[in-house]
Amino acid sequence: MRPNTLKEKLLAKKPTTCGWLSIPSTYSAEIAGHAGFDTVLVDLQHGMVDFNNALHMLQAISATPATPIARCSWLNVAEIMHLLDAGAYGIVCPMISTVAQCEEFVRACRYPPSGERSFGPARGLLFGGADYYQHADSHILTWAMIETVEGLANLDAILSVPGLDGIFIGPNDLSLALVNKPGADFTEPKVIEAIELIRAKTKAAGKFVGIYTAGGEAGAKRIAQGFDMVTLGNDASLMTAAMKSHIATATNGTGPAASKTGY
Ligand code: 3PY
Ligand code: MG
Repeated sequence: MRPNTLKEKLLAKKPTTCGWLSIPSTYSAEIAGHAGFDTVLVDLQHGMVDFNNALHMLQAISATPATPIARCSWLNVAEIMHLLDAGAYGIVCPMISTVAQCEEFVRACRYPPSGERSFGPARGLLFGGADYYQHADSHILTWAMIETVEGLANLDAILSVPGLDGIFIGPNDLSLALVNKPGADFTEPKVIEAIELIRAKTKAAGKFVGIYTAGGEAGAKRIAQGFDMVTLGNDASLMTAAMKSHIATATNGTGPAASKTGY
């Protein structure tokens, strides 16, 4: 089976970067895959992406050095299995709050007897190779998102689920849940402490830990804190930032003001 180079790098204890796609475009996916990210994620939760878009974006990422992964829209086992069959080498599952939810998530990603994934690997075979079925369980990465008060309270039990590879922190939802502020408020001690607690407990449990960040500077700080995988904003926020910056440079700030909306 084609190796999961993201997993290999994580196992080698090297920090990794994750590109995050919200725009339903094969071209954007291909660009991100060639940009130097270790992995590129197709986001079906908050991205403007449906399964058909995701299939084509995973195909585009497959033609690049980056490992193709996806965030499912919810704990929807049919969608998770379908994304794996479409060639995703990892799933990030949002809003995991209980051990039962985590078990359901992991079971959807593993073939019997470890789990309940239904057989029909489709693009898994094309991308992974003829022996995909024999090795899929040890290559596919399972990331449970901790981003609710309940998930935080149940973290120890969630971390004990066999077959779970890592925890991915959603700081925006976590901040909303803990201090009722939209977006991630990193000035709030409660948010800062919760993120560090999740990181430390996840590492102590021998699992990988990842987090969403706004960009390179924030990502570097998280890597220095010991995170294994960092996102660096998403396609929409990076495109917006680059456009605003270039307009300001070209016009010396005299161009039309950007709309005060969007990322
Ligand atoms: C969050 O920060 O809540 C996320 O889910 C990352 O997009
Ligand atoms: Mg979230």
